[in-house]
Amino acid sequence: MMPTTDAPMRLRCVDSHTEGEPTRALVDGIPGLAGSPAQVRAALDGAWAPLVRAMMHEPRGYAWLVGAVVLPPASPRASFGVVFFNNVGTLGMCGHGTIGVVRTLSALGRLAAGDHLIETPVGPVTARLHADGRVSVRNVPSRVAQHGVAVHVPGHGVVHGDVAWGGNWFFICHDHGLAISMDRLQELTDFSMRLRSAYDAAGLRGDDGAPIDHVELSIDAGDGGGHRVGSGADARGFVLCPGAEWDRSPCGTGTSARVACLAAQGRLAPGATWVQESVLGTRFEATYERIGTDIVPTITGSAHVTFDGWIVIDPADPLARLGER
Ligand code: PYC
Repeated sequence: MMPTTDAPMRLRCVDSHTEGEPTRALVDGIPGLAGSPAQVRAALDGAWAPLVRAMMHEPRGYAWLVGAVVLPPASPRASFGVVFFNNVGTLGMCGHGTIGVVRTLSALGRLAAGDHLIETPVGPVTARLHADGRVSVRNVPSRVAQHGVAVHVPGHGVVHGDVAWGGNWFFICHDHGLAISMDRLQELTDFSMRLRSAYDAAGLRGDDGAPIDHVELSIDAGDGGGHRVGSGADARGFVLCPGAEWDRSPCGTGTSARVACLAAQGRLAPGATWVQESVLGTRFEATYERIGTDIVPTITGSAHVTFDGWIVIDPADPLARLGER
C-alpha cells in the first residue's frame, strides 16, 4: 500500500535528456516501495498510481516526461533495476530512458565506465557506458509478430504496418503519406491517434495479447515522394507514445522493433549499423546480434543532465491529487 502521511514527500531526482527526450530519474528510489522491477511496476500501475500521476502531471511534470525509479539490484550480477513510467502509466522498457539513467548515475559518481547489467520489468538489458559518455543499450530480444497488417483509418484510407516488439509494442507504418517534420507535428499526432484507435477497435494486439500502445510512422532514406531523411540517416521516424505525446528522441524500443523488422526481411545484416533519426533530427545508431532465433538489438546515443534536485509532494496540495484513484 502507498503510505498515508501528512508530511510532504521529498523525492530526489535528476533530469536528463537523451537526444531531446527527457527522463526524470528517482535516483534514491521511492520510500516504502520495494521489490523486483516487475513487482514495482505492478505497484506503480496499482496502489501507487496516484504517486505516478502526481510526479508526471502538471504542475510537477509535463506530458512528454518519462520517469524512472532506480532500484537496488535483485541479482548480484546486476548494477541496478529500473522501472519507467509516463503520464498514463508504466512502460516495459525505455531505450532513451536507460541511456538517460546510466548517464545520470555516472554524473553522480555511482556508475563507472564499462558494462552494466540492468534489471527491467521485461527482462535484463546491458548498458555500456563509453569513455566519451555515449551509452549503448543491448536491449531485450525483439521480434516481429505480424507483417503488413492492413488498417482502415477513417478519413484517410487503408494503410499497412508491422506489429513488432522492442521492449514495448509498436505498429510501424510506412505508407502513411505524411512528411515527418516539425511543422507537421499536429497532423502526425492526429493521424497516429486515429490509426491507433482503428487497429485497437479492430482487435489488433501484440502476440502476448497486450495493447499495441506505440505508433511509429517511418520514412526510409530510399523512399520517394520528396520526404526528407537527413544525410547519413537510414530512416526518419515519428513515434507516438501511449499518453499521446511524441518522442523527441528516435525512440530506443521503437528503433529496436524496427531493427527486428529489418532483420526479419533480410534488409540488415547482423553487426551492420542502422541510423534512426527522430523528427527533431537527433539520432540513435542501432545494430543487432542473432542469438539462436533471437534478434538482440543494441542502441547507442547520448544524454545530458539538465536538473538535480527534489520533487516535493505535499498531501495537502489539492493539485497533487493523491486521493484520486
Ligand atoms: O526510447 O524506448 C524509448 C522510449 C519509449 C517511450 C519513450 N521513449
